[in-house]
Amino acid sequence: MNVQELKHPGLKKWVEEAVALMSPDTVEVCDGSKAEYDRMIKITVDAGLATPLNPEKLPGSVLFRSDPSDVARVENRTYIASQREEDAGPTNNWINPAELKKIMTDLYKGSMKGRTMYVIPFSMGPVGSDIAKIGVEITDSSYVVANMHIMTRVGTKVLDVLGSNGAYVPCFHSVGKPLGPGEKDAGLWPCAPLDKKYISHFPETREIWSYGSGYGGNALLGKKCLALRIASVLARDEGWLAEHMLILKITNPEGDVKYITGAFPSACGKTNLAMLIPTLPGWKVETVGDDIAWMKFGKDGRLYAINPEAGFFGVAPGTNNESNLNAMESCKKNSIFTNCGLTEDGDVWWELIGHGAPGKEILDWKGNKRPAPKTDKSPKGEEIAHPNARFTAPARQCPCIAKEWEDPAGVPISAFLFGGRRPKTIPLVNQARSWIHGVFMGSIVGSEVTAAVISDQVGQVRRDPFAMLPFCGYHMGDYFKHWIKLGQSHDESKLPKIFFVNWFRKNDEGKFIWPGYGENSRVLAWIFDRCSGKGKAQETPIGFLPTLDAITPPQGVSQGDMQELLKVDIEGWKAEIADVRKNHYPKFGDKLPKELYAELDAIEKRLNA
Ligand code: GTP
Ligand code: SPV
Ligand code: MN
Repeated sequence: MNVQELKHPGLKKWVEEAVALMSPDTVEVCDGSKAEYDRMIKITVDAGLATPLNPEKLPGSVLFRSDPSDVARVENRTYIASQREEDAGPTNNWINPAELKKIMTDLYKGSMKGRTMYVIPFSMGPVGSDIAKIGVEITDSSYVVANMHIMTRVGTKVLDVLGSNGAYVPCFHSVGKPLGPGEKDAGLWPCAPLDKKYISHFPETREIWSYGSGYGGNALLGKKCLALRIASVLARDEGWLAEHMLILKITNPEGDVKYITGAFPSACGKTNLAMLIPTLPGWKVETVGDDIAWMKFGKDGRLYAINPEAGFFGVAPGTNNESNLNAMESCKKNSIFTNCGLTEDGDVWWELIGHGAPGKEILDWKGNKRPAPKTDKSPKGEEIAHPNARFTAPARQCPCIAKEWEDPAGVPISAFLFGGRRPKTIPLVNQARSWIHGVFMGSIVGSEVTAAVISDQVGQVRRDPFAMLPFCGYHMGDYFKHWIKLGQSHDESKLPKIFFVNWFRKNDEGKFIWPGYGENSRVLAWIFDRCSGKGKAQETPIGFLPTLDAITPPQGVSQGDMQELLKVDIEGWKAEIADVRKNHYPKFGDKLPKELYAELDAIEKRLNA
């Protein structure tokens, strides 16, 4: 479809202005068809950017290798450009919107020369449902078009819903690598240098401008940019929640069903928990979403969640048939792999995939030949797959996708889980005493920074409130207030119960004490029971912890380990609270709700009692 055929005058004008600014060779409006997807893949293969994989092992799938400077989200190049700096708050990068638009307009000038501009109409949430939001992404990357086909609902059906005057979030994206006459990508992932990359959000005008990166959340603008950073602003204004949460359906042996969401920072186990295969007999987990939840109140006063996405952009390393069989099955066909190793027989390989690689040699994520590994591990720092290597797979291919996953009404949530990677102090599971106590605990969550972000802090613990530190489109202090207000204005007995989990406790030798993955079902079962008014617990200064007999230890976990996992480390918590008081809360100044300081005082008092 060409631009002239667009029936929405505002959209048409916006596209025409973008064409004038970015000077692409041609323009195409995406229809969302399979033929279009196949053509995008062919274009990337012909450009030497994608390698088709062995059709007997991974039919319809390809592997991309990105530029080493473009392997993950770039938080220090991500901006919330609200009119006033204080509205972006202390945890976001801010530039005056007019100034930022000027800088970026200069970068966009002629940035698509030698390329095709694709106009991608997409829907976050089922097309046409009340809860869905429409975006239109303009991009010069066929890799982005193909990924958006999997991750969102794309094409003519979205334009039909938009009609001639529907609202949409305009999203600019350019990889920032125009081509000269006769120039081709010739196998080199196009992007701009780090100091030219900008991932920008204009919350008041609901616009997204991204430049210079082709990777993941920097480029697939429906995901973090729209469904979290912009949507969190809409949610604040309209009284709902846009959160970095998986959504799972859990059924107990009696056949009772509950839905649980969980917010863990990037690469901290959302996809895995969402697809977990319980080791506890008789329990079943099914997937509604693995990364983002939009939640609104139903007429019955309960919170209902939908997954706005249509696919998974999952971390490859660590994924194997034991840890996450359902993810392995989801990406067995029609999938896009990025920055994995390539075996001699045209298969993908990554660290902890569960087996060595066949043959003599393997191509690593940079395209270098290396000896084929005989086990499923490589020495740290010499990984064959990049630690943030990813698969893009359609959600409908997931064997455990819940039948409700596309229900526009959403699913009623019984529990929120929060957590992160904490080698010490934080217990395996802990239930908040109340909504406000849960909000307090959510506001102080800490986690080790993972390879999902380009940062020199990788491995260090940082505070990542609600797993939203990189994704909240406004002042975090106001975000805390929003959560508190939701609790105050609704019947608390109908709100989800709040729990804190930590699958990542380590012993003094640096080994995980808790086996995680399917064994996490033991914790989910306790949470399920707590939501039914059952499940044995003891009150402690930090919340309700399971009694020692409430969770049967998995094989290989001793009673001593369980004691360690479920004890309250009073000294550790005192240090934690002191750090919050000294370093975390003061950042938010006057915007830190007084209710949270009251909780801080109260927990301190309980720890000192
Ligand atoms: P994003 O897509 O970045 O938001 O990540 P995510 O939160 O979905 O994390 P994911 O489930 O992909 O897990 C990231 C890494 O943590 C993978 O290497 C997993 O194998 C590992 N992991 C997940 N769950 C567990 C667990 O229970 N225990 C341990 N030890 N590792 C886990
Ligand atoms: C995350 O970093 O939380 C992701 C990957 O889910 S990305 O889409 O790149 O943000
Ligand atoms: Mn994520």
